[in-house]
Amino acid sequence: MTNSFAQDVLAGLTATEKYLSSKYFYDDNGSRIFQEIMNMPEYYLTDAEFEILSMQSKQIHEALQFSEPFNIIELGAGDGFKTFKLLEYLVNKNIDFKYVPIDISQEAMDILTESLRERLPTLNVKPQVGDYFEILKVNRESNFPSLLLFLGSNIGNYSPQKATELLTLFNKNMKNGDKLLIGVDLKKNPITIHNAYYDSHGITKRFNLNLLLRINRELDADFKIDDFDFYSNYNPDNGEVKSYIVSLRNQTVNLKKINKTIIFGYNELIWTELSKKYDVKEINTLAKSSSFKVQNNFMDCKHYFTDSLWVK
Ligand code: AVJ
Repeated sequence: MTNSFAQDVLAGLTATEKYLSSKYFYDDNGSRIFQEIMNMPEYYLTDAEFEILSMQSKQIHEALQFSEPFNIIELGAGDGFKTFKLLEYLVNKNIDFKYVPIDISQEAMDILTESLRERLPTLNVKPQVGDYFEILKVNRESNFPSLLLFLGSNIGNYSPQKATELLTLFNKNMKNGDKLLIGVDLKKNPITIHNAYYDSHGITKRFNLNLLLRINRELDADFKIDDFDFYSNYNPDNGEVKSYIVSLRNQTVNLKKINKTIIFGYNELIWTELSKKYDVKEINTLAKSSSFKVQNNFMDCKHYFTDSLWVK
């Protein structure tokens, strides 16, 4: 097998219930489509978290109770747009800290660093490209307290069990007293959630079908995009948004690079994403199960979203 993308695609498309991992949405094109999603009025998550980080920077900083200097390590920083307000507040207050954004995309880190040099020239920023845990290991040797940021409801893509595993790994790479600010999307009117993920503009559909284009390109496959559709559904009983690609006909697809033909039935689904919504009680359970203590929940005024501050 050539690489893990090929292996994962093969495993997912040969399973009885087909699936593809949402982590593969984010090639350059997918990252751009995700920016479009964040700009849709229906995708309330971005605005809600932006409100929290811009209106409550002071409260968040006070809640840290850190000695200076300290570190702010952001996991999956992306374009760092939301974090900017928090950084700006701290810089303007002359607070002594180092900002370490981490992302798998070199391009995203270059853009972020460039824009921060321009907009916050006195900010001490050390961007890192690569695997979270390789970089987090270094944190354990730092003499200074650290705040980890895991924003944007990225945790929602993991099942509660997988989320616990990931957060336990974060915890193991933290020092006692280090804190984690984690963005979690809250349960709310199911229609509001439905509209954020099954949008009438078709942007989220494009986001999903882009994964088939990626497979075409990287695995020399022949998905006919027009023969697939998109469906997404929120289940208020368990807080799960599940997203799918739908085959609109009986069809076969060849993945030439890995010498594999996949058969799709009429209306057969490929499950592509979980976006889990939590309530405060479930957040407490998740924190506890990964050895954290919840210190504060910083919510937007509509209580759509929380940046939850956890202590190790
Ligand atoms: C980037 C994982 C937070 O699940 O809300 C947006 C991705 N998927 N619309 C989310 C996404 C469909 C998003 N996260």
